[in-house]
Amino acid sequence: MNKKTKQNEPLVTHIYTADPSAHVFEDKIYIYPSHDLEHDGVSDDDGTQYRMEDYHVFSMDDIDAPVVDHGQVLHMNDVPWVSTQMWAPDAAYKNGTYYFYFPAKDKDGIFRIGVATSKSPAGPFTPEPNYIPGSFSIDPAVFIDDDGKAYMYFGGLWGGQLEKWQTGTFNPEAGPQKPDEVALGPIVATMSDDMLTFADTPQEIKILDENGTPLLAGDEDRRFFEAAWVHKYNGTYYFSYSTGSTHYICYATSDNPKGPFVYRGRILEPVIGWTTHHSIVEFKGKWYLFYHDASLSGGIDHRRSIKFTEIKYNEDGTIQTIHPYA
Ligand code: FUB
Repeated sequence: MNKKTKQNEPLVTHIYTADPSAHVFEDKIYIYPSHDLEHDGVSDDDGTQYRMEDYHVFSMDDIDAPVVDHGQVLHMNDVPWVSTQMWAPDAAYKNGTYYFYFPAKDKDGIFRIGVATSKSPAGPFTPEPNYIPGSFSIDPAVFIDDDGKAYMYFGGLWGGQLEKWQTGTFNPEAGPQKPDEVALGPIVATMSDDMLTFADTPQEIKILDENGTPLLAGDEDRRFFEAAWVHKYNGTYYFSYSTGSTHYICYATSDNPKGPFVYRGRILEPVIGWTTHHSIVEFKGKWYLFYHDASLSGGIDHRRSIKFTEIKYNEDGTIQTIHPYA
């Protein structure tokens, strides 16, 4: 257990953690991150270095309270369809059950999204025997709207394999997009009532510029790369995401959870390390950004640490950009 918790400092120091999905469950903050494995193996643009095998869950009784490690809640050896790379997870609560969603490669090396359940937000989680039918790519984020409808947002370029699904089936030969093509968007699907399957066919979300024109693949400062997250503020849906190769957390807004979304700006400037990945949560009337960087490991991309900081909205609903080391 760590001592008193401070903003912009690693929340967990006894293991490496990344991709924090934070939620308020049972009046506490629960954090569902990736668990980075310490190794000196291959690093490449496919993310081979992110070869994680399990997940831990963490909680904080208050925003400055010590972080509690609830231990290993799921291991790939317990999931029949998984071969490797348990990447960024998320969690949701509905009808007395906690759902843990996680991407991993199946036995054919194709990223899919699995689900596991528990009666406690702290796990451990029992996985379904197969991945969610029709799921693909990475970084699931589940948002439950005020009317109880649940949506899963997902997708990631390069190692996340999103480019390989452009025809609707997996094409292992498909490479990066051309700069003048309309950028591939994140994917959204409505969840079924039991939260274990998709209720409709996953569809692409468009992200538009201020003139209503879809962002292009060459617009690397603004186009979607990975790390989808949705939250609602004053009745507006905020879709936030990483731009990957340019290392920003950006956001776009809409009055519909399935978009289209209009680009609004940056939430987080680049952090130490290649990846940037976040979540946004309201707790006791304040809003927080949970994120990660690689400062604790001296910049090793696959040894990251989760952190948090407060976010502030302007009167017009825009979010003030955070400079993580200012
Ligand atoms: O942690 C593995 C991958 O790195 C995540 O799935 C991406 O979002 C990036 O943070």
